[in-house]
Amino acid sequence: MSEVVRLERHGDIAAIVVDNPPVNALGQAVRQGLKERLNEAANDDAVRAIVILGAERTFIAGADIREFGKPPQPPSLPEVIEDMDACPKPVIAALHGTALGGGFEVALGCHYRVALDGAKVGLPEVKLGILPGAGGTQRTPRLIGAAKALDMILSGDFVAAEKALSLGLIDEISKAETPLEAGLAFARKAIDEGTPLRRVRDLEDEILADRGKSDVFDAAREKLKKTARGLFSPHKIVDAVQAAVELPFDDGIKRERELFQECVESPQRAGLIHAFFSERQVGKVPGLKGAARRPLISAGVVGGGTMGAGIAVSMLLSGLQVIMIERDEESLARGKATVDKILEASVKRGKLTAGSKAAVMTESFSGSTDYAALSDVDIVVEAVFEDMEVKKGVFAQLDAVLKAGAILATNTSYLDVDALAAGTSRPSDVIGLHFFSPAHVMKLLEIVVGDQTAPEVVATGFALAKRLGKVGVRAGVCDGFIGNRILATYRKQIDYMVEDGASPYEVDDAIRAFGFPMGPFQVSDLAGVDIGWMTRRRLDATRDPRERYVEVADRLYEAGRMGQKSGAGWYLYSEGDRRGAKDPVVENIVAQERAKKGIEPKSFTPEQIQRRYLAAMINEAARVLEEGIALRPLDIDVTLLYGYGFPRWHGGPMKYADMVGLDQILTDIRSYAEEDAFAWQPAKLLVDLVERGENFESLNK
Ligand code: T1G
Ligand code: NAD
Repeated sequence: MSEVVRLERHGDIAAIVVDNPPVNALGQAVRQGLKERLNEAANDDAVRAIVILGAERTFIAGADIREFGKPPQPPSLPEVIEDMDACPKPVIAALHGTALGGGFEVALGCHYRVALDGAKVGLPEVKLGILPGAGGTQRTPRLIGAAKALDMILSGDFVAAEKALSLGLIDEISKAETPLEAGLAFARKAIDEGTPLRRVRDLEDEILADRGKSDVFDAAREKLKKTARGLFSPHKIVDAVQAAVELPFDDGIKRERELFQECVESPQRAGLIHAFFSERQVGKVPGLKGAARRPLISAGVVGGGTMGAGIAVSMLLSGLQVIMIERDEESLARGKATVDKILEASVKRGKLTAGSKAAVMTESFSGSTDYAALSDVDIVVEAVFEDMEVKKGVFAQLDAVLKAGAILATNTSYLDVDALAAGTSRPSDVIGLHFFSPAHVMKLLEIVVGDQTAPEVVATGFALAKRLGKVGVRAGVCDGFIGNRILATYRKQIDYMVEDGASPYEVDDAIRAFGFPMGPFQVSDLAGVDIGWMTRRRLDATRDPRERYVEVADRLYEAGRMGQKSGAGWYLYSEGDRRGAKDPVVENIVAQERAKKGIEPKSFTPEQIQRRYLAAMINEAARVLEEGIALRPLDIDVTLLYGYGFPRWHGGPMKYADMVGLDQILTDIRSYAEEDAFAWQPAKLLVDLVERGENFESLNK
């Protein structure tokens, strides 16, 4: 008797309970157990109806994602679901928590579906680079029509029980306490009323309207050009749903399986599944287990500029009380107005009611120019100018007024957190909390741990990340921590390519073609050309004389081209335009800088640009790893995925490097080193892994 699927008899009703924590995933043992228990119940004459449910917190949350990429073990899920569908007795799925992917396909294979309040159903396979491969693309359109099925499967979004009922995905929402109660009540009624079996495979009404017509599918494919740029499986999903409409059920199931297999074999599946597990692993930091979390009820934000205002909003929307400190009343008013503007935009987008906005602004948010106002808060995030002396001054004031046990955090992008901590009487309460702009949107939070930062302060940092709906990544102290340090390195390589002959616009096109939402020069214009200039000035004193230095960006700064905020940077911006137009003025500046250095421009193919960009990123990432600034390669992947727009289907730079082959990356680096040995010194870790025939994944374990 499989331990993960048990059969319980409740009179003439058999309840098949899937009990495979944490989310009742459909691993081999569960599939085997389901098949056996179903067979048992179907062949037991005393059984008149069968209920399938999940134990503990949820129904089945899908196939066991860890099994992907491994040789498939029988029975297959389609086979198990076929048995349910074909069963001569009513089979009822009793849903609670989440019924997702293969879990919802199990429910669709049942003759009826009853859900508890609060349950959610969904087919999120697209987020893993695949498609519902056990009948989901064939049965869903038969219940709700092709167009709605496409919306559901292409978005992968969860559907709440009420919506699922109104769509026709489920048959009833039960007020029962448990899925067992709900399932038994529904089964009882089906037996007593002799409710006929309703096999979804036999339903045609919802798909007939689209049979022989391609408009719904053409429209979906057209839309994917914008919404799924670079992605593989969404196109296969449209093909599968079209097959559901055009083909007899069993042929459709066969076609779905072929398309499913194509997705499983696509590298995007590996990248997206790596991202799925990495964002769940990244919060598991050794040494934090059992560390207490300090209370988080009220917070302070020092500096109400671009970041301070966004951080305040993120905290307010998570239910924290927030006090903003600014250096003078005028700046405070500006900071408060920015918070109000951001919240107003959320009201306009229906993400927040006007009433709750007003409550937040009056009851949870306040401001002052007097640091004493922070005397009772639990945590403070400093977001003042990126200047060590200004920040040290702020930390001294915080150290003087904050209560014992309060956490002092800095949002610095690059500066030395240990130096800031050393200037206080409580260095163990100091931590870096590096948000990304816009802070109320970007999901990444680098949690920068200083030499003396206490474990419970780190643990509280991760608790805050979770509370703000962000992904926290532990980073060590160095210039730029994980993300900005790696950015600084690949950023230099593209400046070198531009000086050597590539146009900034060719570089942006190549990087966008790789899958980034924006090219590096577009990003520079968004963040501000002045931010890059200030960073370079800060490093002037310590820059190695052997390091090549490109002055093009300095010329833009000197010409007042600060980017979007000044209407011109690398691109030219007209009113309300955030994309920007290519600008011959910039091309001229580049040509002049080349001429000054006597550089004969050479051409770069998009692939050459991408390979150098990624090689620089991966090489510096390997150094970040070997120095322990990042704990594991997956921490770097999550950082670049959530903070720097790295295409999710590549899994992040370390996963991508593993898929390309570290030896290939090292070969590229060594060939580039022939031009510039200083810039292209292979990271020792990369060389060691290649020599040992190992990859970055081996370090994630
Ligand atoms: N397989 C294996 N492990 C899973 C899993 C799954 N499907 N879902 C979750 N886990 C692990 C997860 O890694 C974590 O582990 C723990 O469970 C708790 O998860 C044929 C092929 C269900 C909404 O895409 O969306 O079916 O870190 O931290 O926030 O068509 O997990 O503790 O070691 O996320 O409460 C389709 C994926 C599969 C659903 C719960 N299903 N899961 O969220 O907890 S493909 C999915 C989720 C498929 C068929 C195809 C969420 C959740 P650990 P968690 P949570
Ligand atoms: P900003 O110039 O927009 O805002 C800084 C604010 O700090 C100003 O409003 C200023 O009045 C206030 N301030 C200065 N000195 C003060 C003092 N002594 N007391 C109280 N308030 C004071 O800058 P920003 O872009 O919000 O950056 C703030 C910090 O966040 C910097 O360390 C920066 O490196 C970091 N950061 C910026 C970004 C970004 O994209 N802008 C991203 C991540 C981190």
